[in-house]
Amino acid sequence: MSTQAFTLLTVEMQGPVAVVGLNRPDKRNAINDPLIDEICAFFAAPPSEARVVVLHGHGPHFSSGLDLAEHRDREAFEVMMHSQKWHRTFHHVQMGGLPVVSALKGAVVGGGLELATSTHVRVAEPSTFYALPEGSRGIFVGGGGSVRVARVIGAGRMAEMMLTGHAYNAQEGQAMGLSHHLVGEGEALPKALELAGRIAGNAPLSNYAVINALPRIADMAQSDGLFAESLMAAMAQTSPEARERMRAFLEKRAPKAGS
Ligand code: 1HE
Repeated sequence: MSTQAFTLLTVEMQGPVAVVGLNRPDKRNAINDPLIDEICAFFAAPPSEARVVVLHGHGPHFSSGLDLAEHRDREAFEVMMHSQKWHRTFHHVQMGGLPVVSALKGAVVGGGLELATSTHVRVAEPSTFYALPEGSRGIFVGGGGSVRVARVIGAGRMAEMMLTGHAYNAQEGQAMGLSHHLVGEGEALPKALELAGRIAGNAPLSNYAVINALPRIADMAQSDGLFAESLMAAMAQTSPEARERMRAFLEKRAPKAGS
């Protein structure tokens, strides 16, 4: 699917940054089948010139999650296939090879939270709220939340959110690690773009290693994880780009850490 064919996603290149917008504001960016197909198509084959993706929602909400209208009449097998399609899609978001920065506001709910936790850096505005209303809708998560949301906030807290329907506000979400940066109203997208610009300046191999090795190592036993870390380090540290970047620091041509 070429980016021109998208109808529920907007895609705009800003230099090396692909800015991708969920574009169903009338339905609060609820994720229906055509939208998940477009998200899947984009992240499975992002534009070759893209180094980083910024993901945001048009309108006042990031995403209200699964499109409940579409889901009402599905049989068990259809739900299974549907859930696995979401898993494939969010795998492409998380492990597709490009860092993804999300700009969050309003509802980050259900499948919207599953999508957000597939992204690597999350920036939220004060309007952001996080909820998992699956319990009250009579359903379960199906977009990878039991793995990705639980790993951010813990299975216990996730169970509490699903059972009670409790929504956490932006400050609480920041304290829980659901966002990494909390900025002012209207500032999430500009901040996400600023961070994406910095990330685009990193060595592509380092970015690749961070987003592909870290989550896999987190799934490994300690000695396997440490071995995988050494292999990844051996690849990254011996690249010509790494050698030049380390030389630049030693010759005082590169910025210091934290600047
Ligand atoms: C929707 C959806 C949706 C809005 N599916 N149509 N997700 C939820 O349980 C969240 C459901 N949505 C809400 O609680 C609210 O819409 C919001 C808090 C997000 C926003 O409220 P508000 O007052 O701004 O909007 P609204 O009036 O509720 O909704 C505007 C329209 O969007 C309305 O349609 P309209 O035709 O009457 O204009 C809503 O029906 C529609 N809409 N959200 C379908 N989610 C892989 S498993 C994942 C499991 C889940 O994601 S469960 C969580 C589902």
